[in-house]
Amino acid sequence: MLQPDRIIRSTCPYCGVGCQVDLQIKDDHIFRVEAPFDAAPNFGRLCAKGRFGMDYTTHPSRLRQPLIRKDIGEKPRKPVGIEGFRPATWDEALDLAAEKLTGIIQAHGSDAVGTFCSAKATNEDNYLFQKFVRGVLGTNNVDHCARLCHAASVAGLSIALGSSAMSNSIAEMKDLDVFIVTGSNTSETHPVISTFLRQAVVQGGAKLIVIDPRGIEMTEFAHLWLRQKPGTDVAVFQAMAHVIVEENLYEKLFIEERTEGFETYIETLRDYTPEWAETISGVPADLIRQAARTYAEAETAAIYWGMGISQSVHGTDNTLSLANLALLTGHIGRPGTGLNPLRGQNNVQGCSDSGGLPDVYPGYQAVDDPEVRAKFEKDWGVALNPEAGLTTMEMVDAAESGAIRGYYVMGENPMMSEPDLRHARHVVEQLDFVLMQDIFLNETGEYADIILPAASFAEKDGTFTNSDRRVQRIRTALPIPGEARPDWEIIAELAQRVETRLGRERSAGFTFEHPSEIWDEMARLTPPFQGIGYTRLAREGGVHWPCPSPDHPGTPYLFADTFPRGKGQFTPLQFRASEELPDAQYPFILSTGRVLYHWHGGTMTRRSQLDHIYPEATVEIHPEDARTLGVREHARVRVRSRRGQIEVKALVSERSPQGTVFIPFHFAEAAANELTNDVRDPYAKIPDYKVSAVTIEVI
Ligand SMILES: Nc1nc2c(c(=O)[nH]1)N[C@H]1C(S)=C(S)[C@@H](COP(=O)(O)OP(=O)(O)OC[C@H]3O[C@@H](n4cnc5c(=O)[nH]c(N)nc54)[C@H](O)[C@@H]3O)O[C@H]1N2
Ligand SMILES: Nc1nc2c(c(=O)[nH]1)N[C@H]1C(S)=C(S)[C@@H](COP(=O)(O)OP(=O)(O)OC[C@H]3O[C@@H](n4cnc5c(=O)[nH]c(N)nc54)[C@H](O)[C@@H]3O)O[C@H]1N2
Ligand code: SF4
Ligand SMILES: [Mo]
Repeated sequence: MLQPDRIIRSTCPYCGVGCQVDLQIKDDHIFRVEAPFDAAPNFGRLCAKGRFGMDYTTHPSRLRQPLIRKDIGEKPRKPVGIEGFRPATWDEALDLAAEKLTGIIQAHGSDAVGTFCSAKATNEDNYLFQKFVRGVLGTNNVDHCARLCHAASVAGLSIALGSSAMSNSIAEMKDLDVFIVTGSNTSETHPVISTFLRQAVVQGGAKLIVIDPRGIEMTEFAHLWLRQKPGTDVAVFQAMAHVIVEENLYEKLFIEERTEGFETYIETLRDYTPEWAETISGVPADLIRQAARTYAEAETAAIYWGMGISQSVHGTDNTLSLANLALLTGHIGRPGTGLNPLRGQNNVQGCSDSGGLPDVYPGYQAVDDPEVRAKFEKDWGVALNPEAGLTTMEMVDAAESGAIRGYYVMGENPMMSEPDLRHARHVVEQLDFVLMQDIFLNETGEYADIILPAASFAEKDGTFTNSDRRVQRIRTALPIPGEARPDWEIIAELAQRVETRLGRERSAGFTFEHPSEIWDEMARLTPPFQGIGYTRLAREGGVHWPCPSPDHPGTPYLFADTFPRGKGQFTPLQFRASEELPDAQYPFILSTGRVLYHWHGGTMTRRSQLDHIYPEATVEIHPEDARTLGVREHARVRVRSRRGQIEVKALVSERSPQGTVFIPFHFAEAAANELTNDVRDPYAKIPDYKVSAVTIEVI
């Protein structure tokens, strides 16, 4: 067997499970990945991406030098490949980037810059990014992919509880009696969590209730499967609440002590009978009753959910309907019980925690709170903008109207991940300046003026925070390709150059020798992190925040005594239909999402051996629909919406319900987001990626 030159403990760079990995390195390549059996959260388990998907790090197309667009300044900008750029020195690229950013600020004001930080990068990278944006550029226009992801979960949980993180740790799953999993294709998107869940069911005897329109793998071992029509969740969950109240299954003591708004809320439930919900959702009333009883009567139960709940024009209502159920039954605040939005990206929890959001500094401290602001102003030595910035989709609107003139994008690919790409591209074409920082030239990079080459997770030190709030280390395992540099170093260099150009007398502070110093600065300013540092992480492997002091053990489950807002809040809800429903012209519902082997825009996984396993774009069609359309298995079909069209291979399968087709959004040559609609949830501003209308024809 090939022997490694070295073995480095790190954290998987893909999903929010945050599996611990031992990278085995030979000749500066990751040639084998193993998982330590004694380390949380995965205890020796890995999925296909963790095992086989790390080879992107040494792909020949990694960016090795800063690049400057040859036709810089020409408008409208057009997408160009690598041949449209020329290599530059770091000094030239950084100076030009600083000059362009300063130019925009001086001509149009700080809020004319829009920035996107990265749930792929470390906490330290993101802390420094938002410090640069707020403290130097002078705007709070900083956001990241969480806006396209769990924004509605965050909005709903903030209303109900005052906090938005997952309530439980993965380790608590084994002790649960009942799981509700809804809108989460867990076995493909959080595969290692799904193995613990499956074990709790098949070995531990727990009951699993899956509430999902699609026949995902989880339904195979579910006790109950409620197959609702897409976009009808509020009807189903309100009807479950109706049953729990009608049958007196609610937890009176808990409601009295820990919640408010109960009386008003139950008044509004009267008409939401299971029979009514059946007419809306197609789920048999009897199944709704069974699900309500199973959940309410459990000793310990928890709700886990994903994008099927969040990515909806009613995403906030969907989340609130889940929170109402947990508050009714008291299934929250004890070990195992709670409300768990499964976080997607490896460090999406951490990117938000580190202040990568337009309205809060690190640790969710509000930018419009004068006391908080004063604390950061004092520490950073600069005056800070008191107004919350724009969210991702609002920045797109502002770019369209001309209020935003330039983008700085670190480790995101909006030209694949935003809805209605034709529109998104049109907006980017009009910008005065686009600065990209990535490990590859992705579809957004093709629009950039300057591209700064970043180190990948395998070439730098830092921390990621996984879905259950566990802060864990990544460690340098490979040499950095060419002249690429870690994100935090690039940001620090750029920040100092912008400060000089803006004529700042003193620096907000961007001189760090090592990411641990950045962590220490963030922790000093962020009470829930104060007990966590690199020395402790080396000893313990990972620590769950909140962890306010070095002798604090960390917090695996939340809300034991109280909710951040005090009492849990019941919210009356009304069912409303989706925005773009099928009609004669566009007769199918399009649902988009993921497959096991690929990651989002495919930038990483399509440069990995994983691409050999799932090499092309597909559309999943129900056999009845395929018959009516004359579509055979593996036929090529054209899928069209009001906004665009793509050509894909048909997979005929009963996984998708009749009338709904499913397309993964990983393939640039057939990007699902050409078809999607940018209608949004009014509170969370998240687009509806799960319901739009399309038509299909055989090619
Ligand atoms: N392999 C892989 N894993 C990933 C990712 C990846 O790109 N690839 N991305 C990561 C990220 S960032 C995220 S956010 C997570 C997402 O993880 P998931 O949320 O599990 O991913 P999706 O594929 O979007 O699946 C959403 C589920 O919602 C269901 N659904 C569709 N419409 C509705 C509806 O109206 N109501 C309900 N209740 N359900 C509905 C779908 O049938 C599907 O089962 O995955 C993470 N993990
Ligand atoms: N149709 C449809 N669209 C969707 C969704 C959907 O379900 N359906 N889901 C939405 C969701 S939940 C999400 S989270 C978004 C994700 O959307 P994005 O975040 O835009 O997608 P990614 O492809 O993950 O982009 C990550 C980028 O980071 C780069 N990268 C990796 N490591 C590093 C690093 O260390 N440093 C730097 N600087 N860059 C790095 C990668 O090369 C890649 O270009 O997509 C959203 N879009
Ligand atoms: S479950 Fe997630 S974190 Fe674990 S190996 Fe798979 S992609 Fe990586
Ligand atoms: Mo996500």
